[in-house]
Amino acid sequence: MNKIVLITGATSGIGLACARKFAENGDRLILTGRKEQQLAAIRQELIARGAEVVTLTFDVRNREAAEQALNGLPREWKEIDVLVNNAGLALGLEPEYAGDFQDWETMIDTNIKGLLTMTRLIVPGMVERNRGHIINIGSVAGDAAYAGGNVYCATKAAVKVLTDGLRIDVADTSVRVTNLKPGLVETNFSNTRFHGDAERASNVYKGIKPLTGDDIADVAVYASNAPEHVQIAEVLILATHQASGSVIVRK
Ligand code: NDP
Ligand code: 8X3
Repeated sequence: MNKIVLITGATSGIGLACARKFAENGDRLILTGRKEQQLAAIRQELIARGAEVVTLTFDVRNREAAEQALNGLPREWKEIDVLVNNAGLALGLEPEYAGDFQDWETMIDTNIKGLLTMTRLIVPGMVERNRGHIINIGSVAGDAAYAGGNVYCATKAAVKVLTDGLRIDVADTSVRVTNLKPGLVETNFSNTRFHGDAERASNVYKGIKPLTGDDIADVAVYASNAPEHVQIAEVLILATHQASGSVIVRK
């Protein structure tokens, strides 16, 4: 059955790869992000390949804007089957005692509160229909802290706990809840983390073949296509030469 899949942060990296893979899977897409023009271009690309796509422009930190955008969906798009909570970011790699207050606020507001907002707005409909799937993009960073990861790692540890909590809270329904925990994925992530320092960003992926957004999107589509009685609860996806958040063998 083709599903309605809503993806946050669909303008780049893992979110964009998910948009393309779910479209290939025959699903209908609600793509959300902050950049209207980029969303429109992606919509055109996917429509040209036969997909049905609508876009919603809002910042996941803005609860009212998120609510308004969802309320404005045409009736035939309201019954969202899959929510991919992907929008997120890391900012900085300073020691915890030297971090930037604003960076901390942005990460917490986006990675934790933004994910909670989308969950709170969309999951009640899933529970009511006794059908749905929430795929949260966590991280290996949520399994254990690494040097300079402090607040980012804490936000992804929060994603792990919130995903587990939600799974408990919907266990009496047929709604499924998944935490995908990627390791190093080459996207715009490190550019954002280092505030646009492209050289520093590219060093993150030196000497190792990193994952791609497609690698993560493949797992998301797999989890969503699993038979109804199968709940892919959590998946850690690492590059072959990465063993944990802090063990990366570069050649
Ligand atoms: P990208 O920077 O390529 O993509 C991040 C996406 O999130 C962009 O579309 C961005 O939009 C969007 N976004 C950020 N803040 C907001 C916001 N406030 N409201 C709406 N959208 C927002 O990075 P990735 O694809 O790598 O990151 C996607 C997710 O994967 C994140 O949650 C990240 O933590 C997680 N992750 C990434 C890993 C990696 O190594 N790359 C590994 C593990 C997890 P905009 O362009 O407007 O900023
Ligand atoms: C992104 C992966 O290890 O750079 O969550 O934090 S890592």
